[in-house]
Amino acid sequence: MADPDVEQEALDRAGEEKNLLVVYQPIHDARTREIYSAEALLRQWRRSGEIREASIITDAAEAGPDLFKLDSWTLRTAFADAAHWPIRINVNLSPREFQEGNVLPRLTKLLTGCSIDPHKINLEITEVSFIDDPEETMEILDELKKLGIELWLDDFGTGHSSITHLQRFPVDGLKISGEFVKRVPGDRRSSAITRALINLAHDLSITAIAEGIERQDQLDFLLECNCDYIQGFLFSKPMTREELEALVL
Ligand code: G
Ligand code: MN
Repeated sequence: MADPDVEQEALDRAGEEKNLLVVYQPIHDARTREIYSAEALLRQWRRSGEIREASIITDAAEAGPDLFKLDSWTLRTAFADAAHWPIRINVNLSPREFQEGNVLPRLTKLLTGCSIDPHKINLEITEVSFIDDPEETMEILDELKKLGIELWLDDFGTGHSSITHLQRFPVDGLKISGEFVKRVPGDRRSSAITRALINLAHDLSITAIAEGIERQDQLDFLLECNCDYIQGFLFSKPMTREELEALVL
């Protein structure tokens, strides 16, 4: 196995060279509006002073083999920042991580290196992660759950969504895609799907989370459906570590 110190340095360099930063978007308790967790999102400072979205960096061919380092850098930064927070931390585990292999030992090492309690972590995965090798992915996720990590299905209802994953795997949270949320309550179909997904989650004893909430009428609808947690620009935009700490520490 590679020297951990050398690996850490390589990660630090990757982050510095690309002017990366991790920002945090709060996830609120729907009833109390208190901050329940924060989702770590990768951003890049531009020379112009503007901040770029992570998806643009991570989709860019220019990132090449470093892409993978960026994922690890984001996780490590988020775990280190959140280790002493009184709230939970949500991190996105890219499907690339599963393709790269060794997810379990790599993640375990990051966790111990940052001294964060795994019970504070919500790991967001998309169903794309199941495509290549569903059995292996499920085994890895099982092990992660044993460490105390909660698993949330991200962007649920879009992409390669399959109810089979809910039938076969004990996820803890279902994050309803903003594609539905942005059309409620005006669009009848989106509203029916959103309500059904929240009910499905509750019948499975799973937490329901709605993302991308921008308007009061969306919030009213989601509260009526008893959605558990809410995230979106209506409450909080992604913010720096310092800004979040001013709210929660
Ligand atoms: O699906 P995922 O959780 O990875 O998406 C997170 C992205 O969604 C972030 O880049 C974040 O900036 C963006 N986002 C968060 N809240 C809102 C919102 O209320 N409206 C819109 N349009 N985008 C949002
Ligand atoms: Mn996410």
